[in-house]
Amino acid sequence: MEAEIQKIIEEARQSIAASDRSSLIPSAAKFIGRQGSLTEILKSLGNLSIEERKRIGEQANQAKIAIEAMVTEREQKLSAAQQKQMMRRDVGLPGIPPVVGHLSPVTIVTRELISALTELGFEVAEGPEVELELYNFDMLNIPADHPARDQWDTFWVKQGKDGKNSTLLRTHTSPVQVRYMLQHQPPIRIISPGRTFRYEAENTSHSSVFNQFEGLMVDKGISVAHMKGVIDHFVKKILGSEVKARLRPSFFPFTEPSFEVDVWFNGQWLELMGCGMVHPQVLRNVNIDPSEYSGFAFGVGTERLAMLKYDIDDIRLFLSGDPRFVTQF
Ligand code: FA5
Repeated sequence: MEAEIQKIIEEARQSIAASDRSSLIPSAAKFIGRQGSLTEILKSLGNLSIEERKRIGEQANQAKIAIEAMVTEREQKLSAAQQKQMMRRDVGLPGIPPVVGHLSPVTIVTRELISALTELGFEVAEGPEVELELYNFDMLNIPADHPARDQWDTFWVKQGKDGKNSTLLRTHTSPVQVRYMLQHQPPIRIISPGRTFRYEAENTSHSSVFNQFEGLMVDKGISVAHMKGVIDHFVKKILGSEVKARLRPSFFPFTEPSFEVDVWFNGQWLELMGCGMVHPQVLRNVNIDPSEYSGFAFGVGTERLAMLKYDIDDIRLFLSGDPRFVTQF
């Protein structure tokens, strides 16, 4: 029996040394598992004389401890080798491609507008979203008691002293016209994209936070014909030459005459922008002589343009954050 135990130890040593991680436990089980050869010897100890049982039992137990130690040692060796292998991986190899973002439809349309107008010589000028009441209203011919203030009701940020220096969330991008003209004399050709805010009852075509895209051209001899030509150029460039659009008389305190441009969409006219010839009083407010210069301006609803371009029927989707919407463009 002693020779038998020595043989088991030797076989176990060879078998365990040749095992990988998946075969290690089955290999050891052949000797020390429930029906393993060493376990069988331990089970048969009861048939031996007391003296032999003590001696063989001791040897068999020592053999079991030795085999268990062989398993632990092999396991450690294999796991260290595996870690070493992992460290050797080429970290320069391209991995799983990361999920990349995408542009919002408003950004796409804004960029297209910028491209369509910079090719006509317009430059981008920007203004703040928190605007002075003075620039958002007064300088644009909308004094405190003007009914147009109701139409452009907004979120007030700070009430200034004596009605001066009050700030609000701008209701349109038109105050950028004032800011720019106070700093520059004609010839002027600017465009100004940006976010605007209104205290508004929301529906499929009205949001209380939306984007506008302003345009302003002031020079000698500018007429409605120039305005029509510029608007026609960018509307067709973005919506295609087949687009059905109309120019309709309207009213804005800061333009005279004033118009609205509508585009045929889903069986009805959708208002796309306001426009007109810059009011002489607005020019005087910014120290430009209206007897020498004239100009036109327009303010496009950028979401509205994106709705037309991509056939989107509800403006509220833009701010919904719904990935099924925003990943389509
Ligand atoms: C204006 O805001 C004028 N500042 C436009 C202008 C500029 C006129 C220069 C003349 C000269 P209006 O309130 O109509 O006008 O808004 C202009 C465009 O913004 C609308 O035609 C529409 O396309 C878009 N718009 C207006 N209100 C909303 C709203 N609540 N949600 C989404 N788009 C809107």
